[in-house]
Amino acid sequence: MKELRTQVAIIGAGPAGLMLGQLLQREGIDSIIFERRSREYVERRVRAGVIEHGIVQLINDAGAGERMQREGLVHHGIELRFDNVSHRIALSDLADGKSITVYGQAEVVKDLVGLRYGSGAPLYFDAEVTAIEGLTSDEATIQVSTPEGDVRVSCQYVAGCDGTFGVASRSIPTSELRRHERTYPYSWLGILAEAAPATEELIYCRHQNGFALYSLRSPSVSRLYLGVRPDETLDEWSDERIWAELNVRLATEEMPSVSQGPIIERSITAMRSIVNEPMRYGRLFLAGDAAHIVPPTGAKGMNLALGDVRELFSALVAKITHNDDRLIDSYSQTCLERVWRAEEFSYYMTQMLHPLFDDEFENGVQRARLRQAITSREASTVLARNYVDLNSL
Ligand code: RFL
Ligand code: PHB
Repeated sequence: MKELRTQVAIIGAGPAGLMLGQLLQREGIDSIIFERRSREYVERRVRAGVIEHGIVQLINDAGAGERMQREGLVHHGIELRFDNVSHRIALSDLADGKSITVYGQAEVVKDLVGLRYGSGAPLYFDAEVTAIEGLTSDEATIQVSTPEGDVRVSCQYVAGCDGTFGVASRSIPTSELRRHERTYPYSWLGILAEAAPATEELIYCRHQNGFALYSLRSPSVSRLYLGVRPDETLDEWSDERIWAELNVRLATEEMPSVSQGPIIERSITAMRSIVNEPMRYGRLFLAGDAAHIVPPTGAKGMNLALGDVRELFSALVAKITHNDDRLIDSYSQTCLERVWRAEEFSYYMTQMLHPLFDDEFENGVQRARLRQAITSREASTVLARNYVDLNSL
């Protein structure tokens, strides 16, 4: 069996794993990234689109923001639409001039993969980590299955950036890990369409038929979502039905229809909230979706993942270069405070915008929350600051 050695073994080449690799590489700390999927797959995976103010700064500081600065779309507001009327939340006015950047997760991933290859630091695709051992001993080891055969890697630290229900969180003894979870009685059907968006800003919409979100990726590509029942499948949603339902839910007098074009990607995603505690076990650190999941209504998943990595990077540098344990010891606690805040905000946004068909009490509460969010300056300020830069509150 082939044997390798590194300071930090990183499992997963999503935004979390790739960003950690980039930051460590710039600091002269060795790492190897293992990704079980192909490069094409991870570079085409359509997911998040909204990057918070502080995370834009992190991406720039990491030297990975060149294309984002050119192609990312800076937004200063969002719309909350309900009862077929739109209300603007002036994000930047309410949040100290800060803004969000609309730039696809797939683009962040492509930029980071390009930098990794450019630096010559190791990144293996089609390489699945199958076991993690020695987490409480002097050295950790991971086993990796690759097309060329199995590899055994010895390392000081393991970064579990392997997404939901991955090998990293499964390697923590069940007696040491607590999982807190919520599932919701709806899913999101998302499409990417070659159509110039009919809106300049994102629209979060609550309609009696269900939730809808009008987002975008570029001046010629729209990203739209429909709240659907969790048991619905893509077979039940023809292109005609998707467009018709988007038009019904999103229509207002000023915007009677969305702009349509060929649908180039579609998927259904279940909505859930998960927090794994703690985010560290011995030499293993969990970051990103491996540690927590938020429903996408608050646009926080990728931002949280990159926020964890910022903490983990500082903690590993302090330990590896200065033998200072303080930050690795406080990593889990520091991250979890921010994670719970993001869980709270994502839960609030989710529960305000998804009507329940058989619960008029819940629907009444949702409408009252929406009215408060647009009429109370205090409420819209909290929403704006959480949306733009969760750390600012
Ligand atoms: P990822 O991106 O899932 O990457 C984990 C990687 O690990 C690999 N892997 C392994 N590799 C080797 N060996 C193993 N044993 C492995 N097991 C797994 C996987 O193949 C994968 O490549 O996790 P990471 O890096 O933590 O990043 C998290 C984000 O991807 C996620 O939180 C966001 O996409 C969530 N999200 C959003 N976040 C935002 O910040 N803003 C948004 O606007 C936003 N919109 C969304 C979203 C997620 C969505 N879906 C589809 C869940 C919209 C949607 C619809
Ligand atoms: C997206 O553009 O994919 C997107 C935007 C906002 C969200 C979730 C997803 O809350």
